[in-house]
Amino acid sequence: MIESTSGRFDRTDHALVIGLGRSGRASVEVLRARIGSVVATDEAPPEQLADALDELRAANVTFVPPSELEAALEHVTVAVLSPGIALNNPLVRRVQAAGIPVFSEVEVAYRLCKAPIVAVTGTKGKTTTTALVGALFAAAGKTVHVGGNIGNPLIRETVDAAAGDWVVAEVSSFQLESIRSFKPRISLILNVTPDHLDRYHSMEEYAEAKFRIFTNQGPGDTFVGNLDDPIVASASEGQYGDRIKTPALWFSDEPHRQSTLYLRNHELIVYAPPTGDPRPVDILPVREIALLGRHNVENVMGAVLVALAAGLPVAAIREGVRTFRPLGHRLEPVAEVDGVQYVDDSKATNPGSVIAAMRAFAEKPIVLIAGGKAKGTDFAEMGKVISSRAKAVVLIGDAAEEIAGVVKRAKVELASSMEDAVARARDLADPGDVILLSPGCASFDMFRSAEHRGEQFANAVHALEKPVASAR
Ligand code: UMA
Ligand code: ADP
Repeated sequence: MIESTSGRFDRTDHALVIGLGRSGRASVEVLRARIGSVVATDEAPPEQLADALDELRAANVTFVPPSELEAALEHVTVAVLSPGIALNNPLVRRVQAAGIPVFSEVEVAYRLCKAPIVAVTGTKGKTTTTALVGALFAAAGKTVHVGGNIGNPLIRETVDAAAGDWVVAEVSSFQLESIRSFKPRISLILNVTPDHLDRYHSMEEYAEAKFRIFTNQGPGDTFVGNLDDPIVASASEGQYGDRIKTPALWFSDEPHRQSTLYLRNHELIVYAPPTGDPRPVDILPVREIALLGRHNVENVMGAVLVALAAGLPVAAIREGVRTFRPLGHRLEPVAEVDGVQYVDDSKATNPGSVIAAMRAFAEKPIVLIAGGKAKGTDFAEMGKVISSRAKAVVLIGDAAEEIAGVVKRAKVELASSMEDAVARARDLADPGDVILLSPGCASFDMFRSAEHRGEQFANAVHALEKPVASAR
């Protein structure tokens, strides 16, 4: 069968790249230089693909319209799938029906990679934690390549990595769906909370995709998990626990018997070495972390435990954590205007991250700006937290009415644009309050991306009367 000979990604392979976004275009670029041949397809109308088609022409790579797929498949030995395209997409089914194995770009990146890989997943906190893990390796003097769902495709990062380097990969459930042998040296799952339920039929199916991160790991590898997340912790025992074939290290808020990294009195991160000298090692006081909120303490603990598992020195880990700053659009202070603090958390695209953000400001009255394109998630829990912690909420986008329906106590207003939302929030706020953009939804109903949404928020804030410099 084709399957047994394909996937070496040498001159014997002929690849079909499916999807011409960032992932697909990087796959074309990397593969055309090293394998037999590459062709590419995409379901978007040609006018939306103008740039990609120009790039293909310049690289001498043929574009195959979906209507002409079957004829092109005769020469294809392997397909590389972009994460935004689901495995049950009819076009993907046609490729599989022709007996062609379909791998995610992350799988191909793994097969081309000489360096050990740290893979980070979770519903929320992936990008922050991936960047922090990269910073910890850099602080320890390692050559480190950071890529994946974070934005720069993994295949581009891994292809030039040397055996002595490290690769830190943010991997999404979408990317994990179509891995085959992807085997990180260290894997980390931060949390699994409701998200992407427009792609998965159930939370079980979504968690199953996340758990694929450790499926191929063996005795020389390590799995790191968050013991305080009920779904991740289900991998510590029973059906899922039996599937982990590698040492598992757990972190937790509390010094449980199972936790290798924990908080002492909720204020000090402590390491309990699982082997060798068992004396606990103080890592870092929580107050030295420059990121807001308990959720970021979890992210830091995940990153620290990965770094310890990789054998990085404690002094470098401490220094790396202390100097790490929040990434853009993640509880990012924008400005203080008339005594009101404006915070951009546009990357909060599911209800769980809004809840985490509201808890990070427990001390201050909050005027929340939320809404956007829902992803099949239930807003009931988010509604409860808004009702108990926000004094008012301004809602935008497709999901505005649905969210309005679950907010019982806070004042609710609907806005037609980001400018309108910021103006309304300003009228609802008093000095000392926080105006928090934390949407709990995707951005595509009104904006190009979550980043674009955050920029529009910042522009509207800076346009207010008498803006002053950043709150930090
Ligand atoms: N397309 C089809 N058919 C479809 C869907 C898409 O042909 O059914 C085509 C589109 O016309 C388009 C291309 O596929 O030309 C887009 O591919 P893509 O959606 O996979 O997007 P990329 O630009 O390749 O970006 C992907 C990730 N996108 C998704 O997973 C949706 C990026 O994560 C990632 O940064 C990038 O690869 C590099 O690795 C983004 C994301 O939203 C940030 N991820 C989700 C999240 O974080 O929640 C998982
Ligand atoms: P991801 O890459 O998984 O989307 P990010 O680090 O980009 O995660 O953070 C996205 C949003 O989720 C931000 O708004 C942030 O405030 C929130 N967030 C970050 N870490 C967590 C966490 N551990 N639990 C819940 N929400 C989180």
